[in-house]
Amino acid sequence: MKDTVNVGLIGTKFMGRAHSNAWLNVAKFFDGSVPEMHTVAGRNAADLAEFAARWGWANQSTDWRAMVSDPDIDLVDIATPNHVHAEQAIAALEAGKHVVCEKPLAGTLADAMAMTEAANKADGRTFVWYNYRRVPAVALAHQLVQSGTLGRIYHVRAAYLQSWGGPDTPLVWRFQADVAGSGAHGDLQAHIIDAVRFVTGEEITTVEGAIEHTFIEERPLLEEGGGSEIAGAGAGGSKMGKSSVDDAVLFLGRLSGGGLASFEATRLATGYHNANRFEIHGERGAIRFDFERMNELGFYDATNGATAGWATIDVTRGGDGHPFADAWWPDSHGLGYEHSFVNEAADILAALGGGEPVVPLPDFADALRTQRVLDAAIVSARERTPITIDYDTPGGQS
Ligand code: SOE
Repeated sequence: MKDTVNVGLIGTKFMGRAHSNAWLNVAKFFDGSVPEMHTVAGRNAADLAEFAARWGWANQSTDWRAMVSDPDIDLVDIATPNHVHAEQAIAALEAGKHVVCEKPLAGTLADAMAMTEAANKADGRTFVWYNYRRVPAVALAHQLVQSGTLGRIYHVRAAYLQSWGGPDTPLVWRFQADVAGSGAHGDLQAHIIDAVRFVTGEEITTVEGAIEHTFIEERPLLEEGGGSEIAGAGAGGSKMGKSSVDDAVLFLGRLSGGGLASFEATRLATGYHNANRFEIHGERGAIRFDFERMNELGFYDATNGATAGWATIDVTRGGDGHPFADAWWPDSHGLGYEHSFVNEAADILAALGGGEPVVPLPDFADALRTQRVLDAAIVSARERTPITIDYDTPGGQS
């Protein structure tokens, strides 16, 4: 009889759907502990009933606090806006639960530090949905770099380019600083900072040059109850509200291995819709990845001399040891965005079952390091000064 893990989910929007799909499908493709979709918590009882029925949640609750205290719940999955991550995660940890939280860890460094402090005192394990680590091409990049294939890292160039943030996009929570913490920065930059740390195994030690910018200062207010968290649905009202977050942040920094890094996150990169991309240049080779071609990894082997050239690896071959590929389909059948969440659910269940994940899972302490970089970039941009991050001192910057 397989072990089971009773999951309680908080949140029923975009990430609530992505996580529900992961818990619903993971045991069909991966062996190991089986998640029981025990309870989904949300604010609106009618919406909850429809969501629970659609996704197979056995119970529903409009009281997330009661759910996280339910003795039957083993793992609390937080898929809510950034400003409530801390209270929900801390309550779940204090109730003795394991917790997996959406990214970024929190909207603010203070919240992220409080969550990590609670995790350090708790018995429960913690995880964060930095799902792009489990796109097979990114996981392979991690394995290649960690095995020394590129040698010393000279340059990292990372960008996360979306374009849904135009003037017609309403003032959803992602444009409200008191809810989101920041705009494209915490939403998108968090992913590429995590990816660079994950693939290189290095830390960003300084931020030296940063720009924070809001192109669109006023946005249409959502009609009552209308609109989704991202798309422009529900817009059209004549009333306008002030955006209080960045539409784009760019910054430069140094890596702990001595290399240089550049980061760019924007919701106004016309022409790109979800181009989460990085390039890494080392002494013996280079890699490049773009999520808009997510099953491919570019690789340049500088040791090949006359035959050196960019190869495009189709990262779908289980027989060649490509990460996660053997759980899915035959060679070159390809995966999608949702599979990165199923892969992460599988690794979380493996870890909870005492096994090893396919690639390292970020816990709260790891995600706090990404949050430290997010915060340093904003401080550097606003104070127009370079920042050195002191990871040994909580919140340490100089
Ligand atoms: C919106 O920018 C968003 O949904 C992010 O919040 C997700 O983390 C990313 O995977 C897709 O875009």
